[in-house]
Amino acid sequence: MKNYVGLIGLAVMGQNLALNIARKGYSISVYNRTPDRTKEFVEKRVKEEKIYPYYDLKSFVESLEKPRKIILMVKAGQPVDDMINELLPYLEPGDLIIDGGNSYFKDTSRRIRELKEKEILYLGMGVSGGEYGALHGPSLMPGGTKEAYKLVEEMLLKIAAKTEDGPCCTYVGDDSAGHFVKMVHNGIEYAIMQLIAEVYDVMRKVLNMTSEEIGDVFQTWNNGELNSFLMEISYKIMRRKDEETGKPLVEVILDKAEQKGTGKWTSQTALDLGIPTPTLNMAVEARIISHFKDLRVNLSKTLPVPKENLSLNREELIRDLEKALLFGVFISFSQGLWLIDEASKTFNYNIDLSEVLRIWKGGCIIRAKLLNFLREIIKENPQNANLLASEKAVNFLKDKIESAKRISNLGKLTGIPLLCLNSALDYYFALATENLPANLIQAQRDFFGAHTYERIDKEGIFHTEWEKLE
Ligand code: NBP
Repeated sequence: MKNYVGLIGLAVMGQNLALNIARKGYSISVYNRTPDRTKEFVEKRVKEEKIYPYYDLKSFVESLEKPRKIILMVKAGQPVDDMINELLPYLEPGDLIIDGGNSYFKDTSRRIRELKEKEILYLGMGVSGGEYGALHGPSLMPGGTKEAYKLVEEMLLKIAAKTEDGPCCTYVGDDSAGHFVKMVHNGIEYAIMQLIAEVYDVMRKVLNMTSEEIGDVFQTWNNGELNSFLMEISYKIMRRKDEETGKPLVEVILDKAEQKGTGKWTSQTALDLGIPTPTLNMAVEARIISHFKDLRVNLSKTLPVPKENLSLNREELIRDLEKALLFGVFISFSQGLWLIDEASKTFNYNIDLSEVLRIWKGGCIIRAKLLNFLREIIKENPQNANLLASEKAVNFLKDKIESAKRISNLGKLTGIPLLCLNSALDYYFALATENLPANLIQAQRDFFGAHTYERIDKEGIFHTEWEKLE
C-alpha cells in the first residue's frame, strides 16, 4: 500500500501541514534532512494519523503512489534547489513537486522551466497562516500549470481554511503566480503591521495610554471595520504580562524588527515593474531603521525634534486613529493589488484578483473584514485593478482622509515618525493630483543630459539648449 502524498521539511510549518493533511484522511510519508527531527516529530506529535517516517530519500519516494506528489517545506533559497537535485534521481515523468515555502518567484519560474525539461510537474504554492494555519487550515496560493494543480486540487481544498465563500485555496495562475501573490501578501502584511505599530506609538506617547488600555481600544476596533487577524493578535499582545517582571511583555521587547526578505522582494519587484507601492516600501524601511538601535539612542540625544504640548480630546483622537488606520490599510491593499495585476499582465499569470481576495479571507495573516469590501470593488470593475478609481473607494475614504491628515499632522507636531501612514497619505495626494512637479524634473533631465521632454500643448519630443556649450 503506497502513501498518497509525501512531505519534506519537518520544521514548524512542515510538521503542522503534515498533521493537517493526515487528519483530512490522506496517508503521508515524511522526511527531514536531519533524522532526529523526523524521529522527534513522530514520537511526540503523531498519534493515530497515517504519517509514516522515512530516513532515506529513496525509500521515501518509493513509498508514494504514482504520480508522486511531494511537498517541500524547507527553508527558501538554496535548500529548495538542493532537495530537488537530491530527489531527481528517484522521480519519473509526471511526478509533482510542490514548493510550499516562501520562495522568490523568479526562482520558482526557473525551477518550473528546468523541471519541465525533465517532465516533472511543479507548483509554487504560497502558504499563509503561520504554524496555527498550517495545522488548522492555511490560506493556500498554488501557481503553476493547471495540470499540476488538478493532481492535488482535492487535497488542497480539504486542508485549506474555510470561509462562507469556500475553501481558501484556488488555482492562482500560471508559472510563479502563487509565489508572486504570497510575496505581495507579505508586503501588505509588513505594511499593516507597521501601521498598527504607528497608531500604538501615538496612543502610548501622545495619550500616555498603558498597554492594557491600548489593548482595550484594539479589541473594540477588532469588533468593527478593522476586524482582522493582525488586530486580534495585537490586542492579545497588549494584555500579555512578562512572567519575570510582571510588566506588559510588549514593553520589555527590544524595538528592533527582523525580516526574512519577502517584504523587500515586494518593494524591489514593484520598482522593477514600475508600480508605486510607497506604503509597502516604507514598512520595509521602518524595519531597517529600527535596526539601528545604537545610532538612534545616540542621535536621540543630539538631534533636535521640536515637540509641542497639545491638549487633546482622547476620545476624538482615538476615533481619528481608527479611521487613519483604516485609511492606511485600504491604501496598502490597493498598492499590493495593483502590483499583482501588473505582474499578472507582464508575466501572463492570468490572476483573478477577486479570487486572490477570497482566499485571503481565511487562514492567512492578512485576513480582514475589509477584504469583503475590496472584493466588491474589484468585482464591480474587474478591468480596473486600481481600487482608488472606484466610486465605492471614494465614498469609503471620504471620512477617513481628514482623520488620517490630523494624525499625520499630530505626528509632525509631536515628533512621532509615521512612515507608513504619511506615505499612504502622500500616495493618495499624488494620485489625486492633476499637475505634479514632474515638469521640472523633465526640464532638469533635459538640461544636464539632453534627455528630451514632451509638451502639454503639442505632440512630439523636444530638447532645449539650456546653456550654450563653448
Ligand atoms: P525553516 O524555514 O526554518 O526551514 C527549516 C527546514 O528546512 C528544516 O526542515 C531544515 O532541515 C530544512 N532545510 C534547511 Br534549513 N536546509 C536544507 C537543505 N539544504 N536540504 C534540506 N532541508 C533543508 O522552516 P519553517 O519555518 O517551517 O518554514 C518552511 C518554509 O515555509 C519556509 O520557506 C518559510 O519561509 C515558509 N513559511 C513559514 C512560515 C512560518 O510562519 N514559519 C509561514 C509561511 C511560510 P533540518 O531539520 O535538517 O535543518
